[in-house]
Amino acid sequence: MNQQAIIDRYLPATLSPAAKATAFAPSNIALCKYWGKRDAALNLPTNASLSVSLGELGTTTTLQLAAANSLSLNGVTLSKEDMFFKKVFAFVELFRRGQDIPLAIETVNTIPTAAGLASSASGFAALTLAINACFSLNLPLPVLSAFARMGSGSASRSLYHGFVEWHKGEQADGMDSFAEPLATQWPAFRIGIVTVSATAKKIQSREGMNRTVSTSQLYEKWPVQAANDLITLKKAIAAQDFSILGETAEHNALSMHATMISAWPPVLYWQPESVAVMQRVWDCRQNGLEVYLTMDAGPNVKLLFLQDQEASIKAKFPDMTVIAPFSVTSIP
Ligand code: 2P0
Repeated sequence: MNQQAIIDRYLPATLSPAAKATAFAPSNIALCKYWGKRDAALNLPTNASLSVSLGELGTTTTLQLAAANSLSLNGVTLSKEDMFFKKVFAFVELFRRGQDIPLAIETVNTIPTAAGLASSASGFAALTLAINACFSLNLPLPVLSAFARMGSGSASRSLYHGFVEWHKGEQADGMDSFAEPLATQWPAFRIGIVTVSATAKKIQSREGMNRTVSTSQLYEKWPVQAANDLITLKKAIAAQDFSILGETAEHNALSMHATMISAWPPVLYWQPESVAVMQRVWDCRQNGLEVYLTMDAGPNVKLLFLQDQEASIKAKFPDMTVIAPFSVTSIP
């Protein structure tokens, strides 16, 4: 199935766009990772995943009717030849019904660039929400989540605050592969970002995933572990059992990285400093501080802890950026 045929089913015959629409979406970090696709065209995952959103850190995107297509990213106007320009307008085109609706798009990331966090998740989520508002589509969130997923898999989870589960789904059209928020709020939950490098990664996650799936002998074990981890994490969240949550999230992340490292050529996102931070986290735990780590397709390390440990952990990782994900509860 192709993206256009699926999206067309949800669009009115003729669009009546509003002059301007703005939307925000938070970034997210997975506790049970998405790694591997069963359908590359639709970004359908091999396994279900679970994330926590990053509150006010994310992307704000504004669409405005204009004389010609234009795109600015963090205040800088991009050329039509820019890869990001092409990606954004290819996505917008899926919703324009072939009508001539030129748009000026402004997108601003509130994620500090220095934190080196991916912005494609919040970027495609904010763009999808802005398209829904600008073209008066009034589509329900599960449909919008599935559409955002076609832009970037992890964007499906960025339509909500708090803990979010992205269902794997079974259908060929993928419309049952969308994300939904979990009911549990956990105000004391904290994420610490330890930045090792803010430079762009050498291997895009899309390429890293494909290489892992096609060459890693370990990968066949991954969907089984991810399914079990998801169940454990959901129980730990419901019971507010931080130890189980932290252990499961850390084990899940390192198992995902093990599949990458066993790909050929190897996919290794770690820098020596990443490993040094990991060792420091394990030292902290041995000394009674309850802190766990997770890592994505990059060298930075994300720490998981509770508010009552924040001061002690900040003393060990002075440069860490601390996020309180539950300080924001609704997408404006
Ligand atoms: C995740 N990552 O669950 C995992 C963990 C990176 C490691 O989702 O190809 O940018 O656009 O669907 O969503 C990053 O991959 O990939 C990602 P595409 P995406 O957060």
